[in-house]
Amino acid sequence: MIIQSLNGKWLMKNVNDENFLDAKVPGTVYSDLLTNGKMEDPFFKDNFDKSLKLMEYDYEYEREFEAEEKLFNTDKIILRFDGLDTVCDIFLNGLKIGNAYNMHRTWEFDITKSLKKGVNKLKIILYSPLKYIEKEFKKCPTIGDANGMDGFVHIRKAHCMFGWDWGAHLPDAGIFRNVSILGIKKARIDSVYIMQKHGKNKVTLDIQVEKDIVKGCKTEIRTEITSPSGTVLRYINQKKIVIENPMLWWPNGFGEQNLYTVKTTLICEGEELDVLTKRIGLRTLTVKREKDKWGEGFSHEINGKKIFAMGADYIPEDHLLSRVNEDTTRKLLQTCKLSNFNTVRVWGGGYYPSDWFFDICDELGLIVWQDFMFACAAYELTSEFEDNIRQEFIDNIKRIRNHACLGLWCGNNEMELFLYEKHPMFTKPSEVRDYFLMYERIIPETVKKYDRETFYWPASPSSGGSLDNPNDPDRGDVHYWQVWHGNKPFSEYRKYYFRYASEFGFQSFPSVKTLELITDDENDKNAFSYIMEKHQRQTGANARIASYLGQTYLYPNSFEKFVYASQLLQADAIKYGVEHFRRNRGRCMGAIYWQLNDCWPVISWASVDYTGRWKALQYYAKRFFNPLMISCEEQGMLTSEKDMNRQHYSFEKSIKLNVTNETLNDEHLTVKWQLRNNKAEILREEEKQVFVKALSAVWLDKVELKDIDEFSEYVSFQLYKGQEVISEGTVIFSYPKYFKYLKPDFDLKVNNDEIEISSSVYAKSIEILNENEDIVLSDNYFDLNGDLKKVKIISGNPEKLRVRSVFDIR
Ligand code: BMA
Repeated sequence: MIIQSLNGKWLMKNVNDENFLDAKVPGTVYSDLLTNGKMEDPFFKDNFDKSLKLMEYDYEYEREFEAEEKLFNTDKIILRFDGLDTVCDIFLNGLKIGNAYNMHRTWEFDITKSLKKGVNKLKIILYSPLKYIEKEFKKCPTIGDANGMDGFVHIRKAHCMFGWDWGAHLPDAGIFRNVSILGIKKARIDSVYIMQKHGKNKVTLDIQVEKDIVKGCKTEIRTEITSPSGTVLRYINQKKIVIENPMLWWPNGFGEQNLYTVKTTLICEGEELDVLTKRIGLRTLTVKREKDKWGEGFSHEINGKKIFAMGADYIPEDHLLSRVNEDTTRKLLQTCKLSNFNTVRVWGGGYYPSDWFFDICDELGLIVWQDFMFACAAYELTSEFEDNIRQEFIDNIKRIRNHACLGLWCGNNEMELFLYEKHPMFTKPSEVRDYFLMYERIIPETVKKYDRETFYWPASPSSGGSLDNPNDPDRGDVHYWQVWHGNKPFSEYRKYYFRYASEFGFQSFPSVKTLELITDDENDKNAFSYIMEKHQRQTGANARIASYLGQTYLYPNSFEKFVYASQLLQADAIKYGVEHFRRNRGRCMGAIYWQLNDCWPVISWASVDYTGRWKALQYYAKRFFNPLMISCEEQGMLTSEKDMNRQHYSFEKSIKLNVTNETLNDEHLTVKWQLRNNKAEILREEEKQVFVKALSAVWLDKVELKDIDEFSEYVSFQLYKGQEVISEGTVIFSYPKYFKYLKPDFDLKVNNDEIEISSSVYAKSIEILNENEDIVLSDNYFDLNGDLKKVKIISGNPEKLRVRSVFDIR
């Protein structure tokens, strides 16, 4: 097949303007306006309100190109768009050749007759998404999530572009993926689907090649398989191929990410017509649902092993789609791998990620929970809408199905729950019927047809569908929001033993350096300033952070300390939940926190901010997702003023340590713990040998701690493998604001790529930052027990380092 790329230099303009501006394809309207100085930085202050207005117009893109001579020696010529955002008409040499109306689809138009030899002119008119949704909303006032603009449900365009509780209303538009002309001679490969059957020491591949035959010819298929070690096997017209001694693919933490390359060549009378290369991992990957004494389990099963899912929810990486590329995604997903993730959930209110996202997940060993793009809205299933989304499903299933990382397909985000709770967005009985048609009939049927090996789940959360108590804590997956949205204390997590928590979260401020991207006015650096509240998309949530902060920490006397304290709150909240879930491994089999990333500089639930800076939570995640982890279930904590004001508050204090092993190896380990005073002096200590079987969690005996002074004494604990500490932590028995932290006398040294830090007293959640607040270390926000710790510098400049700890929150 002949491919002529039409990426590169284009021209664009507002249709009402005279003059064209330079444009880049793939790209977007906002990016082009920005580079041409026609728009201010939409992320600065409240500029996004002005940027929104720019989307009230239609935009025209055009370019001239010389058609490659060899295209005219083919039997069919196609113009292909890998992504058009969204409603648009397409013209070639003044003639309309088609239109598009779904950013989630790929679009192809037959231009065999309209392509000219020599210079051609391609023009695309992108219609205003705002006007479009306004018009559609008038016709059908179906409502969606309150943070999104009215009518967003009517356009197949990432919902969150119209505003979300972490997203601005910035509905960018454009030709956001590749454009090319395809010249087909006789036939092309439409798609390849590779199924796997695993037997003893062998895997049988069943390779189905779907052809698009333009002109009758006798075709044959050559398949070339390259193993991870480089061995090449070749076959002609063979659909079933046996791979002996397969090198399996494993998620991060369980083994190698072995990948095989499968190259398929379509041949006709000795001539190679088309080639398609896919990379696959040999593995079985599904979701196991098994009835048990608690209800019904829900866990990923990889190569026959049930594993505990550890990760976060992924949202679109940028409001300006053109800023997302393979490098940005790799950097983000590397962070996941470095933080011991094995899973990411692609949330349904964005768009289906590009191929590179799945390639990188294959390489890094991240299982992908892939939502279909429906979230928090009721949809009306007209026949046009149905045709449109059916094609969207087919396009994306075919594109993604061969990836090793694909763990499951999921119908939507939170719609079954909304329906079950009789959310007022459901106003017509037909919407209820349409819900069932979409997620319990059309999508599962399509998945079964095009990707029969991947597990399908109707919604997140769900207990399996049919409105059967979708958020049941004892079945399926759960979105748990009582901590945060329900204002409940962190300790609330311990009341539940979810089978798989696919969403739970807590907000924090991003680093001060990131906030400096949104304002140059020092007066804005206040949690309740207009700008800080504009960059907080959940009404009143900065005050909610402050409220949790007031329950936990002393009053921080600067904005910088407020930001630091907010990050510790977030990190501690999620740690509290995840450690509890992992201690109950077996019953609970997944902790996917909300949310991994941001799409602009904003105060949100993310653990990595828009710039890629790690919040405290990201380091905590690295520790609480450590495959071998020790944690402590402390009891008798003084948690509130209410507790303190009781006449005789005296809570029995105790600790119960737990070691969890999320690896495939049995481990003999040593646990040590110490009761210490605030100077970190040891008052009592114990040591125990533990045997922890692969994929299990074990409890140590409960230890009563009588007469401990909750204001100045604490417990530290460590897990040793041989002589090496592989996991550790500390617990206190009062809220940090009441604990008598001593001022740490930090000593900090940098030796090449290593930082050495010590304190002679107990120091909690020590933050080491460089001037630009972008240094990434092997560990940060950790505790010191009057000792010394060495951490590696992963990236960033270690000059001008500064240190603080909980003692400084005052
Ligand atoms: C979840 C998500 C998102 C939302 C988040 C925070 O339920 O599915 O819709 O942004 O909560 O409120």
